[in-house]
Amino acid sequence: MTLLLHVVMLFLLSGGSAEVVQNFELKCGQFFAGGKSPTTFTGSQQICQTLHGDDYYATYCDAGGKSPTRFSGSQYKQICQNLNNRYYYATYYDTKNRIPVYSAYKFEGRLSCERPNNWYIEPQLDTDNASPNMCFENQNIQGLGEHQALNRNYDNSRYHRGHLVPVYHRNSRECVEATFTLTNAAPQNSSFNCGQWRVLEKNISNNLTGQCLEMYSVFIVTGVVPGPTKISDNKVNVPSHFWTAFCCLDQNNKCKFSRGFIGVNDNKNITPLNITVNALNERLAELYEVESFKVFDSSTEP
Ligand SMILES: *[C@@H]1O[C@H](CO)[C@@H](O)[C@H](O)[C@H]1NC(C)=O
Ligand SMILES: *[C@@H]1O[C@H](CO)[C@@H](O)[C@H](O)[C@H]1NC(C)=O
Ligand SMILES: *[C@@H]1O[C@H](CO)[C@@H](O)[C@H](O)[C@H]1NC(C)=O
Ligand SMILES: CC(=O)N[C@H]1CO[C@H](CO)[C@@H](O)[C@@H]1O
Repeated sequence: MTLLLHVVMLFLLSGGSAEVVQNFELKCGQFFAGGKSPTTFTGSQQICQTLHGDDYYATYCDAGGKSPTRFSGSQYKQICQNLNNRYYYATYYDTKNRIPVYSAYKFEGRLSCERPNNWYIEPQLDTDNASPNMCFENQNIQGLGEHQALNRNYDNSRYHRGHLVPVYHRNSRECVEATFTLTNAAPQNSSFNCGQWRVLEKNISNNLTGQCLEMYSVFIVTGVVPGPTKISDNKVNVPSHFWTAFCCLDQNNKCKFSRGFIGVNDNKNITPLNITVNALNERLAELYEVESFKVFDSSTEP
């Protein structure tokens, strides 16, 4: 009897904490705009972070919001970004291009802290039953690099590992560390990364730190569009564009303020376009060649 219990417990512990998940709206929906009620939402966040797939999970984590559009095709994986058994944000990852499509997170202010030097990878992209936590490449992972980018793919490429969830939008040391995973990065023109894109990240952060952060829940999605070239022996796609959008969500789950931005991934020093989220949706549908694309759930529109 005790043995059986142990087996069941073990099953729950290992089975429930997967990081590459079937449905990230259910597993870590707290990073998407449009949850049921902001009150439940705060509770759900704590419980989801400690995870382990027990009953709480269904009850509370359901309160999460809706993710941006997902594509069909088995190359796309949903990741609840897990570091030391805590979820920090969600990433939709393209294993064929070995870059993310987007990362979604809740903006809760920022903290200036040191940047770590090491980049994590996501073991479960290459081996289903690997650890649910992001880890360094020096672990023994079967098929390492078959479905994701590795550090060496960037090393001689001249491209930066461009963050989607940026360091600049994080409010704790661990939060920052959790952004240093290659599943949250794509090859970015170094001058663009250090130039216009960085200015935009700061501007958004400054802007949101006032009224939005005080009165609303702030959700951000940042993504890239695959481009025509790949680096490192045709392994990792170089995005043609980087884009981002924010939504300051009020008590009624409406985006009170929102804005979308999209910039070309080169360094002609052009300011990223500053447009409405609707205009960004239309532009992204064109670029991804899909019928429609939604960065936020329609029900959150004002
Ligand atoms: C953001 O940029 C715009 C124009 O580029 C500027 O007018 C505005 O003051 C900036 N806002 C913040 C908070 O930096
Ligand atoms: C960055 O963009 C500039 C301008 O388009 C270009 O000259 C440079 O080669 C690009 N860098 C990389 C790594 O492609
Ligand atoms: C974007 O446009 C809005 C509305 O015109 C403006 O308030 C904001 O400062 C602009 N932001 C940036 C980063 O240029
Ligand atoms: C971030 C940005 O570029 N601009 C926004 C700043 O915040 C106000 C609301 O507080 C929005 O209206 C702007 O679009």
